[in-house]
Amino acid sequence: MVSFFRRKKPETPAGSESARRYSAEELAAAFPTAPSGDAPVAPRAPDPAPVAAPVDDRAAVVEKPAEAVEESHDAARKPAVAAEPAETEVPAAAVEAPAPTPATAPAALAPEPAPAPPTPAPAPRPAPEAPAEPDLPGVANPGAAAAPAGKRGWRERLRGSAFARSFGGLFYTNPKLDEDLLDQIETALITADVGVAATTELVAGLRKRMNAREFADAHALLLALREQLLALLRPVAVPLRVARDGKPFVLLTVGVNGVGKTTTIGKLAKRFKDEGRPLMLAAGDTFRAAAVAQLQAWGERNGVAVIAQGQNADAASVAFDALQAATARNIEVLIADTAGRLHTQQGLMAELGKIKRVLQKIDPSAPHEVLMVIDGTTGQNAVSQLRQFHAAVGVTGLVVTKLDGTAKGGVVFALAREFGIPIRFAGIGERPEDLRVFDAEAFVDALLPETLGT
Ligand SMILES: Nc1nc2c(ncn2[C@@H]2O[C@H](COP(=O)(O)OP(=O)(O)OP(=O)(O)O)[C@@H](O)[C@H]2O)c(=O)[nH]1
Ligand SMILES: [Mg+2]
Repeated sequence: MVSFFRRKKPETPAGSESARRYSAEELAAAFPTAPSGDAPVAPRAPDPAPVAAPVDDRAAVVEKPAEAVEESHDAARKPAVAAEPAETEVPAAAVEAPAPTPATAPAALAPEPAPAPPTPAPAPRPAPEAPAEPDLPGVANPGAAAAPAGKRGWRERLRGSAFARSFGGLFYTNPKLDEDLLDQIETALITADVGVAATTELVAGLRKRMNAREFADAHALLLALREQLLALLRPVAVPLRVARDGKPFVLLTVGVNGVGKTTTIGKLAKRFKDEGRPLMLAAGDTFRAAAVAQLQAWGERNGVAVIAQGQNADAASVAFDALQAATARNIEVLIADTAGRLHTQQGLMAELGKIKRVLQKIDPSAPHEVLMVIDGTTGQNAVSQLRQFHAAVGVTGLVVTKLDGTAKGGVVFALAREFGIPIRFAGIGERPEDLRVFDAEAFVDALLPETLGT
């Protein structure tokens, strides 16, 4: 941390794409605090002192699309325009699954300790004595340990969730198989943000089977609940397939403020880099200077080029430049960042449609994935967020982040039931390795008591 914040700003922007530095004040003012609970996210105020934007040398010679020039960056504040019809774009036919990582491979589980009483506190992280790399907020915590591989890591990180705690407490007391148990399960599911509709369905299914004397005991009922939860999530546990078809696979990240978009891009960059895929990032969050710096820091860390025009540039223009550069350089994956925006702000939502249209001037099939990042601590508000983003830009995949914190966990079921949109990844920690390919079974088993023996 120390070295980064003490670094002086260069007199002139250097020619390299990632060379721009920012002061501690700019960074402190600009890095967000993640919204919690269902509290509405405050719209971001513009930075007080705009900084001269570093201009990518290629960007200067790139011909801007007419639309990008016509519409100013402030177009988002114009009255709402009709949202584009939602569309689901499937990557090209010649697809290739990313190589399975050890983290997602079904791991042989070592025997785990006896069920922990409902104590959610995650282990404190040791403070790094002398971090070798600058400690940028939202970039990575060098002192944080990655979660153990396989199911064990999921369980370790999710056991503090309201879901896991409620069910852990409920079944710790050896409940009887009766109506009272169903009531308690209903309360636990609602409390964990599974949502009223999904909860009602789940409990009605269990009640029917209990009345038909299908369950020998409460344990059998819990196993049936596990099956029902899995049935909700299996259809959406569809991993991202990135085509290797000679043109850049464009991945556009969207979401409300502070949900973890930029951090997820950094983690994905490492994943794609490790797979040996030529990669490029586009700094499409042009509202804050520090947003560009944050992405550049991830780029530097992973040795990945970042196309940026700096603060206040037109986000669609940045995306256009980046796709042109990616095409010229035979890049396989282009990941574009965007500024966080409230799903209720029509003008800002319309700007996403513009980014998509401008990309399609170069490649009509772009973006190949519109990845919406959702903060797992958000609760039921995530449902209306996804509805609005899907209407504006056609979401094709989800990442649910911060499941390691105070997330209740249940909103994942509500999203799956309501939209059926693939959940590509889950964030269960701050390290790049903690962005896991979404695994329905590992997720459900991490939420339910270990006594189930799964
Ligand atoms: N614990 C935890 N923290 C996360 C996770 N993902 C992101 N974060 C943290 O969430 C905070 C916000 O992350 P950003 O990546 O800056 O969020 P953003 O969506 O890009 O924010 P805006 O650009 O302001 O809209 C940072 O402090 C991240 O370290 C996760 O899976 N687990
Ligand atoms: Mg960001």
